[in-house]
Amino acid sequence: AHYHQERHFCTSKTNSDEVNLAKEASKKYGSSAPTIFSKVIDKSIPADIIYEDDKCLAFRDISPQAPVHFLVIPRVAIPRISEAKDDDAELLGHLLVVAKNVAKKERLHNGYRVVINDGKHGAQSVYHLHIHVLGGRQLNWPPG
Ligand code: TR5
Repeated sequence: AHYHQERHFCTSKTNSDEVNLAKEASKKYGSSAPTIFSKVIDKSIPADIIYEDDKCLAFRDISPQAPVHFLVIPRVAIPRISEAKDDDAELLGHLLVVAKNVAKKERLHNGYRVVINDGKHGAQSVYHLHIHVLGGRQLNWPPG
């Protein structure tokens, strides 16, 4: 169970590595099982946490794809956005509000991107819902 999680410590991944990793994760993990982010939440592994409250935390991505790249995750382990319940609306809204507040604190005045990867085609590799916030450089569109 630690295989794909440990691989994330590799810092020189190519984009296709990332997609392969996501494919493996979707096969092995489907949608339950605790992930490395549970350990970030319980602080049994170190992370650069830049914001936390009773519902969520924000921490810097270990493999940043832009000068500023952080993740916002709920404390409750929703595996992926497609498995969120309609009742999660308030929590999901809160995560977005935190994302924009932390972006402001990170001085991303020229804009930034907010991304949620879902499942295999979305290249999700950690099955604990997370919002990516990327900024500090000109981003391109469309994504790969
Ligand atoms: O591909 P998705 O959308 O699932 O994004 C997962 C993100 O988690 C990637 O951008 C990884 O770089 C990031 N990640 C993975 C680990 C990790 C992390 N960010 C911070 N701290 C991390 N630790 C301690 N361990 C990871 N395996």
